Amino acid sequence: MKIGILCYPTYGGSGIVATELGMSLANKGYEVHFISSALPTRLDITNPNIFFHKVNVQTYPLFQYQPYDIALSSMIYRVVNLYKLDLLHAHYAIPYAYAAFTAKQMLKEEGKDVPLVTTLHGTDITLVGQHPSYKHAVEFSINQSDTITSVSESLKKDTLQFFKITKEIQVITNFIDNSDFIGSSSCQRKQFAEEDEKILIHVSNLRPVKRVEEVMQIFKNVNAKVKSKLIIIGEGPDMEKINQFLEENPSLIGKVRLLGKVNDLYKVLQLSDVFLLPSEQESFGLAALEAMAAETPVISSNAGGIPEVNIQGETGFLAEIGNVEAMSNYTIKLLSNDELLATMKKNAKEQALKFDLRNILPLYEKMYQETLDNF
Ligand code: GMT
Repeated sequence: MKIGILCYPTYGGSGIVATELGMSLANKGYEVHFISSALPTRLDITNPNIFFHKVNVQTYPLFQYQPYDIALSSMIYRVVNLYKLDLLHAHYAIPYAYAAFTAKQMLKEEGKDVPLVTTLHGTDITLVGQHPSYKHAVEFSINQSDTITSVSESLKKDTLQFFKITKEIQVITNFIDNSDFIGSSSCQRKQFAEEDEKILIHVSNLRPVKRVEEVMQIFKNVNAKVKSKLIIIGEGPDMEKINQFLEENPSLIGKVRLLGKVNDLYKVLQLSDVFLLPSEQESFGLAALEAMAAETPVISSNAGGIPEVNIQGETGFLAEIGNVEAMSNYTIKLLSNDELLATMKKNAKEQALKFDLRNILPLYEKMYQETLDNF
């Protein structure tokens, strides 16, 4: 089967899921064509079954805004035609499902067509897709998809609540390749903390929904009771909030390490004791699952699909969104009890194994086959 994957190339969760899915399919012999504005961050382009097609936007002085979506739909049309793709898979409704629909219309003019699968990832439904500038186009392009999937039950519920969806939404959860998390970390704990200190970690794109100021406040509360360090991985607009917090709390400056974007994320996750995720919204929380695969329990909010991944009292603890005190107390409780910490590390890994690639990939393959059969 020849599959076209349309995704964001950057560090966002949807692009990571799309890339990992495409690479796993390529390893199983599928021919996978990535169509994106840049080479996806984790894509192994040396795999002979993987092709990359960069969307080029022509700049012209007349344009105040460059028409990316037109360039994208033209590229989708060209790749389907040239490589005779069997199926398109859009990750994130905006602009991918919309551009794929336009490409399909162009193909239909020539008596051709290709089925479209759209996977909803979260902010395309709960945040960006809600804006009046996009809402109707998002609803339209979701309904024009031949198959719709959602990464969690919670996101499916939100989609049905916010949009008039005329088709069944299948839940195929995000996944993790646990084989990437085998072996001990080549990073050394002592690079980040003293022997008697615990390590807290947060990984995100530092956007407002991640509530990074709460990560800082939780760390401050925990640090007052438990000797500890905080590692923050990622870049984004709220980096400024972190700097501001440190300016206001100079005693914490030497205790917080800002690592920016890190490629071998799991090596740092492996030496961490607890992952903080106080998000306001999270359709799934792939970052939490990655932490669990590295045997790191999670203290999180109960936003969106997080409770489907982080299980209260087993793999970590959850509190209401914004309840910094509860999240701080849970973290202190966990880090002050070595027996509890060891149990939760083990439980976190067991939970990550349930979401292993080997369990989820067959669901995608089955869905592709059914989409083709019903087309
Ligand atoms: O979290 C983000 O801002 C990035 C966003 C994305 O689309 O890249 O992440 C969403 O998709 C991920 C992969 O399916 C999910 O694990 C994240 O929970 C989801 N983020 C939100 O819903 C805020």
